[in-house]
Amino acid sequence: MKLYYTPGACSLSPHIVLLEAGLPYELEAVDLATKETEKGEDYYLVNTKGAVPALQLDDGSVLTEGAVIIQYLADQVPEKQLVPATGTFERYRLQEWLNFIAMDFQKNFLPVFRPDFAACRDAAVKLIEKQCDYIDRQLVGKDWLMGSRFTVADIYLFVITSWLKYAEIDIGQWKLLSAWQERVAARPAVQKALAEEGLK
Ligand SMILES: N[C@@H](CCC(=O)N[C@@H](CS)C(=O)NCC(=O)O)C(=O)O
Repeated sequence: MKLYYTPGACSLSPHIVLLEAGLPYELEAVDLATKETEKGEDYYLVNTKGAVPALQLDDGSVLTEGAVIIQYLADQVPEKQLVPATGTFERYRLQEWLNFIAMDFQKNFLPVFRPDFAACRDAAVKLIEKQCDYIDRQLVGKDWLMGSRFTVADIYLFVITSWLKYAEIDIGQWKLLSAWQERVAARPAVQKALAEEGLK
């Protein structure tokens, strides 16, 4: 399998999942400004949407959308229990988290990173802070988002909360969220992925 990624982008989430899952993979970096891969290929030929992540399977098919890719990877190694089993209510709980992270939380960072959205930055920061309040409340009495079991939702949320610093939002104001972030950061797979992306 090959993961198309950009250092520190949301593609860091499937990168960490690959390591947690112990699956073999190769990486190919994408320059999002030029849409060119590190091998000089036109990235639009891999993912016509032009966004990372994209996962190329060994049969050549390409899967996109981070929230879907991480479930696909976790389902390859059910014994690692990185996702609840398909068809269970818990799986829908996990998807409830993934949908919130992808559709609401992540998207609010657009004005933080994109100059053409900068006019909305203050409003977006307020929304992000409200969402951190919500997540912090959800962590009461829990080690991980889903309770006692670490899942791909923790990995995805970890990547997006690592962007808070670019919004100049101090995660330390949310005690449970910041303690949770430290627990995720301490995992060897997270440290390895950060090193492989040149982020530490
Ligand atoms: N819906 C996609 C969105 C992915 C996304 O927004 N990727 C960003 C990096 S975090 C990107 O590639 N942006 C550049 C672009 O869309 O042109 C997903 O959830 O995987």
